[in-house]
Amino acid sequence: MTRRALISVSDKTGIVAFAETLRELGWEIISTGGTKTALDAAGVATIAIDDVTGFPEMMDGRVKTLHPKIHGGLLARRDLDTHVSAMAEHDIFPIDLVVVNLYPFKETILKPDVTYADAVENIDIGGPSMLRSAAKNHASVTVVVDPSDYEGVLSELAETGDTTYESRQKLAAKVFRHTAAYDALIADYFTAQVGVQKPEKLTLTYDLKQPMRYGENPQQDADFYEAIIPTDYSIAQAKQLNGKELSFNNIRDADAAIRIIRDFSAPTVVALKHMNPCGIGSAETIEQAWDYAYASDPVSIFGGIIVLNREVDAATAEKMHAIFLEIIIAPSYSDEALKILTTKKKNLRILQLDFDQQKASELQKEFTGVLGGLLVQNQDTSLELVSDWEIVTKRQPTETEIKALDFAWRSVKYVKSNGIIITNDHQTLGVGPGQTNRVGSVKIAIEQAADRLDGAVLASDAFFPFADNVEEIAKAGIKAIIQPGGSVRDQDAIDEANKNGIAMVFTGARHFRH
Ligand code: 93A
Repeated sequence: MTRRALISVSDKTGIVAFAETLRELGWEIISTGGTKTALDAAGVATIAIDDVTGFPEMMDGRVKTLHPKIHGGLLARRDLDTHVSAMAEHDIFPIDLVVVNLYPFKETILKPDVTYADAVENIDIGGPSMLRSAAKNHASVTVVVDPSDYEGVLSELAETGDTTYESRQKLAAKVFRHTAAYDALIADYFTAQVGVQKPEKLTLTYDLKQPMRYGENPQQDADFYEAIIPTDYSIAQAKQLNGKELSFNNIRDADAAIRIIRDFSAPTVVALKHMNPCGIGSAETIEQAWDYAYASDPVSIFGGIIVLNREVDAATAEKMHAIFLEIIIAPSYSDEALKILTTKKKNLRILQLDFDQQKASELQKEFTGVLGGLLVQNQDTSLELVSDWEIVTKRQPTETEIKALDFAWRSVKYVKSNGIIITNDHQTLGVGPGQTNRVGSVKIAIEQAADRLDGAVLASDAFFPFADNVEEIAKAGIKAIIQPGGSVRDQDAIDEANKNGIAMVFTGARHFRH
């Protein structure tokens, strides 16, 4: 008996060649309107879907293949007499191969001028139904949703006249992943449209962007998945211009560095190591900002991740080229700068990412995996400005100290908790990240800032639980502190500051980062 295939594709890439070979192998092809037109034009004989269903395609194509003559032919078990006789009784012809790809819902909603009506009309109903029917019946039916599978299926059919069960099962699994992701994207779109904030089911739609050599350590397998709806200012959007492939740790570090620089609008350079900033410099030129960031900690920057928020010029490139860096990310590079940076450094990862503070999507949630679950939260995008501060000590900070405290407060947000940072008004001087007690972080930051403490200020990402922190800070000669406040022992910290002539500011908001 001649075997029948059904072809109904929106993306017609490669379909003519596929159908031609299928015909040569003796298959009959049923196809829907547009697909039939394309195949007819190429001289490939097909049967119109209407001739199978006995109904015209109707309602602007909303109903073309939704019919028992189609779904019966796909779903009938070939090994059950009752199913086989039902086919005979209702004049249903078995369909053994389905090639379908769906209305371009994703491409439609990503169009800047998309209308709601457009999006709705691009929800494919008949296509996923056929794919799912065929995939369910993979015991007998071959289902192809991905044009990259055409060749493999044809060669199996050419060799033995059939596909193997194993191939059909794999193709079915791919189809179920595909239709699930397709529906998840529709769900995401509608969730956003109706403004549901805490959906009772989380539908996440990510495409594999980069299979990785390994994860955080070589014994860990890892992959990078990219959100189907892209986030404007994100590492997933960065274009790589030079260097080795990004590793798992590179991507996390680059992400952390990109987040930091969003809070700085003056020409700024952020140097980062192991998720913590090790140098931040702001200045009137990007070259000067580099000098400041570098001088913040010339030791830690070795092998660091650098993000700049202005074009990299030749002078800055020369300076960066002189040391070993892991990644450089900037909105652009002058031709000369790129030449300098790539000279004898084929491994240096150079990335281009448009820096647009306005575009940085604050709406994108962030996820933290735990065994057996996923924590979802908004990004910590709040920034307490000078007008939000409360000065809690007798001494008021000077104008220069206020500028420095503002710089320190922006910077400390991104230091791992317990996080302490010491800065002047344009560069970090000491970073105390991730200690299990705050006074430990204070000591590390002070030690690093060492002989540069004159006029320096200190920021703490959360309140001081005891006055011992302020004692240490006073001993170092630091004269201004910024912290959230909110401890039951705030008064102890204030008293200690007053005793030492320190100006202290409360911001009212903490910025833990674990
Ligand atoms: O509007 S639909 O959901 N109704 C259907 O019955 C149906 N059957 C197939 N869309 C339907 N399709 C889709 O049409 C396929 O998934 C495919 O993407 C497209 C192919 O249409 P044409 O052959 O007319 O270009």
